Parts: sequence; C-alpha cells; structure tokens
Amino acid sequence: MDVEIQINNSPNANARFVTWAPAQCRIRITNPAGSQGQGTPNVRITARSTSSGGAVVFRRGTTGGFSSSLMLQVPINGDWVTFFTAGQFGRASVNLNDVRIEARRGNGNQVVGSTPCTVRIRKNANTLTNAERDRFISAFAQLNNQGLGGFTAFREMHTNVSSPQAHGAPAFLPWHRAYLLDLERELQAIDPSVALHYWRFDRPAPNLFTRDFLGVSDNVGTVHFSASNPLQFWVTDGVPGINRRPFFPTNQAPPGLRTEAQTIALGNAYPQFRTMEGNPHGSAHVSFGGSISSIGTAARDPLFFLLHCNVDRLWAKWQRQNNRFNPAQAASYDSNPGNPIGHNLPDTMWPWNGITGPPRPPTAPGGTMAASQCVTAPGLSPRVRDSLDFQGKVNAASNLGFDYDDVPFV
Ligand SMILES: [Cu+2]
Repeated sequence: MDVEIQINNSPNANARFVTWAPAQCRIRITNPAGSQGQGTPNVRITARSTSSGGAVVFRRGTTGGFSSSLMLQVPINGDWVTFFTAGQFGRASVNLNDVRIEARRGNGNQVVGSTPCTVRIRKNANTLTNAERDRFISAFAQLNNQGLGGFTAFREMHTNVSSPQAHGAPAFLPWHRAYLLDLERELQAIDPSVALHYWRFDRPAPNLFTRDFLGVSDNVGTVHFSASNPLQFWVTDGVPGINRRPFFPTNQAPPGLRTEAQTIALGNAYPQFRTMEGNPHGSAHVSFGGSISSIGTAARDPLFFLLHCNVDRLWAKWQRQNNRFNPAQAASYDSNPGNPIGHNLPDTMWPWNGITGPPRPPTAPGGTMAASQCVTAPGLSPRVRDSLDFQGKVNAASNLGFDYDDVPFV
C-alpha cells in the first residue's frame, strides 16, 4: 500500500509550511496493493522531528485537541480523507523540511507515505541560529539586488506622500501588517525557509547589531558589515549603504520605550491600544538618527521591517490577550465615521488596490499583494478588515499564514 499526503491540500512544495494555526491536510491511498479485502484500512499519521527543530501535531476535524498521532480510516478507492496539522507551539522549525509527516499502516512500522514539512514562524531576531540569520539577510539582499530588485517597490510604498494611508489613523496597524506580509512573501519567493523576524526593542538585542547581521554603525551613522554579509551591497534611492545612528548602546535596549507589558496594558479597546503608534513605535524609530528616524526614509533601512514586525507582534499579543480578532466586534477596531479613506474596515488598502489620485497617492508601486501557496487570504487587494484575523481564529479562511514564536493559536 502507498499513500499520498498533501499539506494545505496542495502537491506544491511551497505549500508544505505550517504555523501554530491548523492547516488543512489530506491523505489518499495511491496504491492499494496489499490492502484489498481490508475495506477501509487504518492509517496512522505521526511526525518525525529532530530534538531542537520543528514539530507538528494533528487533529481529525476543525475542533478539538491536537495530538502527536492520528488514526484515520482511508478508503482503498483513492478518495481523500481530510485532517489538520499545526506547529507544536514552541517548536518552530530551524531548517527547511526539518519535520517529516509519516503514514503507517495500522499499528505497523512500515512507512507507506510521507511528506516533509516546515513550521515557519517569525522569531525574535536576537535568537536565530547563524544559518537562519544568514538565510534571512541573504533573502533581503537578493530582494534589494543592489537597488535593482523588487525591494524598490517596498521602499516606494512607505514615503511622505503615502504616509496618510498608513499612519496617524486606525489602519496604522492593519496597513503595516499587510505591508510586512507582502514583503515576507517576496522574501519567501526567494527562499521559502525564511520568515520575517522581529526586533524585540524593549529587550537588549546584541546579536542584531553586529557586522554579521544588520551591521554596526560608526559615529557618522554609516553601517559597516562583515566581508561575508550580503547587506554590504544594499542600495536604496540610488544611494549605496545604510545610514543609522543608534542613540543607545546596542547591547542594551533603547531607553524610554514602553515595555511589552506596558504596551499591551494600554487598554482593551483598539483606540487605546493604537496609541502605541507614538510610544513604543515612534519612540523606537527615533532612538536612532539616520533614515529609520523619519517616515519618508525609514523603509531604506532593513531594520525598519524588523522594528515593525515587533509592532505587529505587539498587536498580535494584544489581540490574543483581549480576544480582538473579530472585525465584527467593535472593540477590535476603531470604526469612527470620521476615518479617512483607507482606514475603515471595508476599505481596500493602497497600494495593493491600485487606486491612484487624491485622496490616494499618485502612484501605486508594487502591484497587488503577493500570493501564498499555503493560504488564500488576504487576496490580491486586501481590505483593512482582512488584517485582523491573522490566524484564522474567527474564520479559518482569514488565516494570513504567519505566526510569532511567542503568540500561540489556542
Ligand atoms: Cu510606517
């Protein structure tokens, strides 16, 4: 007997990624030899992991607990049988395909089918292995391609002209969530093992500000890299290099920022939480001189995306603490009738909607939202509301296909 297992119901290798949220999988018998006369054979699903890398768990249906093995009855006629798998919280992958989902016949030992799988999770950038770090910066550098690559669109999405689409109003968090997701998917198109990692700016992150990672600034703000670091070739707006001048010792956290606990405690309704746009978000930006300190130039610095990934993570933590995933519940968002366009839940967001001309900016760089082989949300032209239910907790179809190392699904 042979079986085929598909993750995210797809045979595509780029669909073999899971987060903490359940991913729909399916299994079928492709060769019934040896199982005739058995009716509907029992197939046992388990996963093989290394001790420190990814691990996954399973459940049969859309509800209930997860377990490390699952017994399924799979018909010999080749019909698919559905099940769900999710990353085991705390066990993110470290390498591509470091998990193997295996199927065995009943309680037998013989593997009758298997598939590799990766628990792809956004992590604290200070904690990456050297190999994870190197793959991450290599994907970034390739996207930049010395100023000639697709990164140009991301730099052009975040300018003074586009600022009202993304700042100073309620869609600050939803817009940046979509922006980061679009970038992360472009990085994954270069290297599918990569996730967008975050700079936890209320804690020291000494491993981030090194020549092997995001570089070390001299006293005029020029960022220096090791000879092997591909970020040395970074170019934006036709200007080589990165200008970033930390106003704090980079083996410490910047002073004066609200801690994570203080940020999450800002209030249990979205308008209160969104005041974090000032502190810690703005405070983190201006803890540097150089490009990252101003909206119009911040996206020149790759650190910007790790800073914003932590802003997004704080929102995710706040959402979880207060159960604020459902756009239909008032406290999940700030649905003020005076919100400008692009800041109401049903509004599409620029630039992915392609709309130009006042009150939108004159150009819409980058085209539509990058697609994923793992999830269908948020679609090509995301609305503000599509950013809220990022794990598909309220509606599984809303899952955006990313997760944070310290924000569980359940
Ligand atoms: Cu911004």
